[in-house]
Amino acid sequence: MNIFSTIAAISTPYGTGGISIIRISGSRALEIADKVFKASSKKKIADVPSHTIHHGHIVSAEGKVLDEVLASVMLSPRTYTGEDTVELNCHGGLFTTKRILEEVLKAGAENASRGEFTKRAFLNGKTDLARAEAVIDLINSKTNLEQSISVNHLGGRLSKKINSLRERLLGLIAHVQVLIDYPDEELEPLSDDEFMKELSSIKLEASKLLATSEAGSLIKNGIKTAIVGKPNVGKSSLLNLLSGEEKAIVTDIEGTTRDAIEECVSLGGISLNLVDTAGIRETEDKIEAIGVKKSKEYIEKSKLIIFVADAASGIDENDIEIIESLKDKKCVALINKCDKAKLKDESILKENFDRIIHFSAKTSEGLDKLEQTIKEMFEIGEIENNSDIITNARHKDALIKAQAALSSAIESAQMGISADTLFIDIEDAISALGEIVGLTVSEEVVDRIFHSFCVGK
Ligand SMILES: Nc1nc2c(ncn2[C@@H]2O[C@H](COP(=O)(O)OP(=O)(O)OP(=O)(O)O)[C@@H](O)[C@H]2O)c(=O)[nH]1
Ligand SMILES: [Mg+2]
Repeated sequence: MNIFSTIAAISTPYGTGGISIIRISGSRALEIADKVFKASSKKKIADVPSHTIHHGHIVSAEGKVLDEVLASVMLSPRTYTGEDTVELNCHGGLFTTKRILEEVLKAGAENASRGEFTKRAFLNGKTDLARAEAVIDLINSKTNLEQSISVNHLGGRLSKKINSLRERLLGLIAHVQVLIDYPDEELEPLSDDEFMKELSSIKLEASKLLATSEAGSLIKNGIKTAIVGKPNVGKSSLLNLLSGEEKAIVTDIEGTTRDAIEECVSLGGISLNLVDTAGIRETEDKIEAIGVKKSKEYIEKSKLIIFVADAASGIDENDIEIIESLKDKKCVALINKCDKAKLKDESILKENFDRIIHFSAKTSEGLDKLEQTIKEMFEIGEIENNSDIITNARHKDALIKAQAALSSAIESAQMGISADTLFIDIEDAISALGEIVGLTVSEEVVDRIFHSFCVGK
């Protein structure tokens, strides 16, 4: 029995397009569709076979034809939500689509809330929580890498891994439980090598997964990157090259950029949240001085600094002062304008930077090297070949909890502490892993997750 009401929403973006789709899902979907849709074949939606498409018209309660549409009929359980679903492919005007939705609501459907279709898919067991979250990650993907990780998660690769760790822990629990319930049975003692080996191996797997979360977060949220250097070295030219647009004004006048310019760019599959800063120098100009102060703040806030030097003008006191302020930051140095000149003395750069690239914002020379270098710095290259990556902060927190419980279990086992304590630790680890796939999450968490989705998904 289906306890849910029947819901409907416009599933395509609001605006003008080729088509827009209204999705209806729930036990009354067919009946409601039949009230608004008149098939050219005269057949009732309720009578047609599942997974078939039908031509017809949407007719209002007053008998007015609103649109010529195609209706896709999909019967439970082989649907996205697991419920009977009808999708109306309408002509893409916003007014008409809204009007048709109104008729569908009048016919008995309720407005779907954000992410409600996917939430139902989760509650109906069509997907687990990690896979459902991958839906929104896929929708929001900005780079190739982010997209391929989301697709992998959507396909259940991460869930499979988490479930396998849970299963292995459940196996250990069964072992501990027998020891608690039947202490006189001749069982291997708790300090048994195989037990510890299995526990440690599970912890190692969880740790490996957790270790991917930093790079995962950078892939998902982008790397905060500041382009810094003295005036006129080509910082704004670099921003324009990376963004593929004339975002920032470029001139040969020192101090052209005064305010920081932010732009999200994709470089070889990774997302950089770039900021082009005002050239740093001593200045009497009040506005430029504010820009310079901001540049210094951006150095503090960024995870990556691209320091730009000018091959033509050489390294001077101003460069050295900026370089001094970059200590303890993750930096890559570009010797820009290589198409025009060769830097006479690179020694100061070599002393201060591990990574130096001969670059030209004019000809793109060094761009591949920059991409490769950033990937290496953030260990993203290795991740490309390994799709078990944690990109979600919720999953990371759950893994940290699982990790702590497993450490405690290992400690207890090593100290020969009672089986019940060990039991509690392993149960905690199982529960933490269960949070990732949604087996052990509260309704509140589930609501919060789906609320971050869009209406119609
Ligand atoms: N030949 C050559 N010229 C370049 C290159 N990059 C930048 N320029 C020129 O250098 C001058 C300064 O470039 P910008 O990008 O405005 O420099 P900036 O570092 O943003 O300067 P400020 O905003 O003043 O700090 C412009 O005339 C650019 O055309 C390059 O790779 N090669
Ligand atoms: Mg500039």
